[in-house]
Amino acid sequence: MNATAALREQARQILESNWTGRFTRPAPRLYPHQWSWDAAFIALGWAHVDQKRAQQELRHLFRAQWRNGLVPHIVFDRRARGYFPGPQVWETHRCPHAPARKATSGVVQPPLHATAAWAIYQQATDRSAARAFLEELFPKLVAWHDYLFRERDPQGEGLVYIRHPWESGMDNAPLWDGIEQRMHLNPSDRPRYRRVDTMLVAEADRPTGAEYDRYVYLVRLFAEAGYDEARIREACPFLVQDVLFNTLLCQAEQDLAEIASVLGEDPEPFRQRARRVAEAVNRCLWDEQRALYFDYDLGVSQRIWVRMAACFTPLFASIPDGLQAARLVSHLEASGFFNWDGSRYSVPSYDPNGLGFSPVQYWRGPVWININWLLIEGLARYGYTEHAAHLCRTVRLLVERHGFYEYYHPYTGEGHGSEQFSWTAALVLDLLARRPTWMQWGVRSTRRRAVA
Ligand code: 2M8
Repeated sequence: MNATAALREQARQILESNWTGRFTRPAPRLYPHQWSWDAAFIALGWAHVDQKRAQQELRHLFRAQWRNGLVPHIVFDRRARGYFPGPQVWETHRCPHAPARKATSGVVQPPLHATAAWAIYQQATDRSAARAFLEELFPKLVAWHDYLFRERDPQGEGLVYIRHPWESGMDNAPLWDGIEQRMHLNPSDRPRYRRVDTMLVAEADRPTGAEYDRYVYLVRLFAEAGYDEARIREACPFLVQDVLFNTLLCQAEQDLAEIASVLGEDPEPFRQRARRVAEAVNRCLWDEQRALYFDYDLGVSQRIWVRMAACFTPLFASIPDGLQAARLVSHLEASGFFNWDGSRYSVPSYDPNGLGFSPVQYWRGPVWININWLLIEGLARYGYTEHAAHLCRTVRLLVERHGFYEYYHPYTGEGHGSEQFSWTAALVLDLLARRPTWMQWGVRSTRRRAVA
């Protein structure tokens, strides 16, 4: 077996070992349930090796969809133990829309699902089974997006808000520091709980206790509001229009339009919504002077001037025009996020020169494969193939040298968080299948020196 085939097999085995028979866990011990955007990334990987499982992954998630369209960020596996916060903290039975028979969380994650469903269909050899899968999922995807526009964009601006750091997928990103500092908790507001994550992986790799207090405080606020969005909106100190979330929604609407066409439905309403989101991202989140997209904090009506790798992801949904894209790419190179010279693995999740950068602490600096994957696809769309190939090579080096980790130290490449991480394996499978040349060692021949 050559090195590429061996890598593919290793990645497949990780998905296999995290497969529960009904869905794929993100990781063996740290994350024993199903997560929403993990499911979408994982399905992208399964699509190359097992169509049925790819479809099953999304089916399982959408079976837990709420009656109002919300797709929960966690679907709890009743057989699994050892995760905090569990269903008893979420108390979703307080909401009339939550499913009675399924235990779920009550927040969402970035909407990558239509994109994954469309990719699954495109990979399928059995087109009629894949079409039936799209038929089944289509109304659910529509309800999901409708929920986001209806409940999370009450002013009809074209941008949806998130209301918990967990909804961003980038839990402890420095993006949220300002808001969390404003959330002053009195001793009587401080929830009492016991974390499990810090018993399973290094404490230094995970969010702090003060951050968890705020995460849990927000969950209790939602439960006490009966998950009524109007009440939450009134009381919630965390309301953010996030670049990554809206970017993925924009792309998901474009993919939903493709799905609609295959099914003989009218694609135009979805295209229109995609255009509306793209316009709003450019109008409200683009900073012309700094040449970057920034999140917007609705609590204080101002931009969050924090530079994350996610600020470049609108490339993924074709949101910037050619000039904006060129400025984004120059910024990517000049700011230290992207480097050709081998002194660092690109792309760290947070600005390596930013205040509070940490090479090991979760979403405050380490390299994440899903963000790199979004950037690879975004750069490729605009013709920055050398950049995209360089990132593919980085991904390959990281997994070959250090294993399939949740995230990586940008200077040493050392793996952090959980090992055997499903979306790392799934996205490697996807890149090996769709970007085979860039994933070869031959990528070394890129004009400038690559990570050595
Ligand atoms: C992380 O988040 C969960 C909470 O949702 C956690 O830390 O317990 C994040 O990296 C998130 O993006 C991811 O979906 C989840 C499972 O991989 O883990």
